[in-house]
Amino acid sequence: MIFEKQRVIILGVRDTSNEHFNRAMEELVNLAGACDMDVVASFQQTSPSSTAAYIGAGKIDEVKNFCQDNDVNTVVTLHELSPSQLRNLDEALDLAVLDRTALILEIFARRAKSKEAKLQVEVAQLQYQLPRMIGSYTAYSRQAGSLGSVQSRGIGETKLELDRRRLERRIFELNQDLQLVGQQRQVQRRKRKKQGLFNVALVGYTNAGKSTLMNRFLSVSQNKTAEKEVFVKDQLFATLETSVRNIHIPPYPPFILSDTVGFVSDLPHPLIKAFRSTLEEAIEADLLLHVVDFSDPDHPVHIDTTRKTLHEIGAGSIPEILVLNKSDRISLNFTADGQDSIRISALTGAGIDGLIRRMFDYRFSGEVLDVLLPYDRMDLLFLVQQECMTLSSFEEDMGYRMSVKGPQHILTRLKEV
Ligand SMILES: Nc1nc2c(ncn2[C@@H]2O[C@H](COP(=O)(O)OP(=O)(O)OP(=O)(O)O)[C@@H](O)[C@H]2O)c(=O)[nH]1
Ligand SMILES: [Mg+2]
Repeated sequence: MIFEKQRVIILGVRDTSNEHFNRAMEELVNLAGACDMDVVASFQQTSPSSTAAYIGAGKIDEVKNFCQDNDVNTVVTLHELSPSQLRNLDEALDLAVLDRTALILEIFARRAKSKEAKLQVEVAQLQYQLPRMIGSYTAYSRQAGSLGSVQSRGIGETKLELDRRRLERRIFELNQDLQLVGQQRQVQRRKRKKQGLFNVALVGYTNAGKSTLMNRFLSVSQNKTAEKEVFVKDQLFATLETSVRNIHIPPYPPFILSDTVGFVSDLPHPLIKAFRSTLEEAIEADLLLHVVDFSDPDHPVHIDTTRKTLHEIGAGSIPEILVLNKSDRISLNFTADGQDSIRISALTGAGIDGLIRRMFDYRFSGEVLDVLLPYDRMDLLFLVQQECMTLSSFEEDMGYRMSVKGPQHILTRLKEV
């Protein structure tokens, strides 16, 4: 049997400029695509007189007729619907209705692989459902049936028997499980922190090229192996789980790099909350590489969205380098970098050297220190190898004479010799 993608239509109420609205609708098509849906048509309306069912009565008839004639049974809306809007629209159309939030939650549910990610998504889905349960069982079972994912189906079926309190209990239990998984993750993180390595995190809007950049760093790293590569795809939310890698690109010292889940505008709040622990990798970073798809005309909006989301998860004050990626797609020369931004192409590798230099310019104090490390202080030699860049090194009678650049706290220790 040939697998057929689910046929859906998208529906948006225009409440912003034409340009903005069109891009948001385009993004919704991509989100639907990331959920294996085929968008057959797109409908829009400018501010309806009544918002009780999201769109007006005339538009409802138009959508309903189209869907009947074209064998479509699911409608995806651009905005998150209130519980009553969802119920009203579902009843009026007699079709499964999914709002953008439910769609994003579904993408996450389908992509989640690790135990932690699965738990996080389930919590977020239940939290989304909780206020929408009362009196809207039909809308919900229809929505869950339409999605047919393992998790949604389970929720759809059990939802009928679950009362609100049991749902709350389940959220509570899931959160407890999550706390346990989170503790294990914290142990690993503490271990890394103890090593004292420079901790850098890739963050940014979804599909900006974070994972491609991670792989680019890995490809020039001394300790590379193919299995360390991360998954890359031209699709929204290709990455759901944080990957942490140790990268060593001589003459720079090794550093820790984390690839994180991408952001999208109006990321459902329960999802941000649920994914907070996954994002702790970013929260605890010394430096953020904020990756931007510079070839996307909407990139200023993406930058704002990313910064707002970072702020929300408590990573708003970590220093960042704005990495203007996909520069191979635009004909601008690579020299015109700003003070806190740099143009690169993760795909071709252009600008990567400059980016590494910038990262360590940030890490190192401006000073070049000449120091004689006595033979009985090999502990310090280890520190230099781990965290500094050696510009020159000679063996003398008393020890090693070195000229190094490094983080301030290491230089301070070296000066005490
Ligand atoms: N032309 C071009 N394409 C790029 C560049 N970097 C990444 N891409 C493409 O952009 C798409 C998304 O890349 P990813 O690395 O998966 O993006 P991401 O930021 O990790 O995305 P999510 O994990 O979904 O948040 C892929 O098709 C990449 O090949 C670049 O510098 N130039
Ligand atoms: Mg990715």
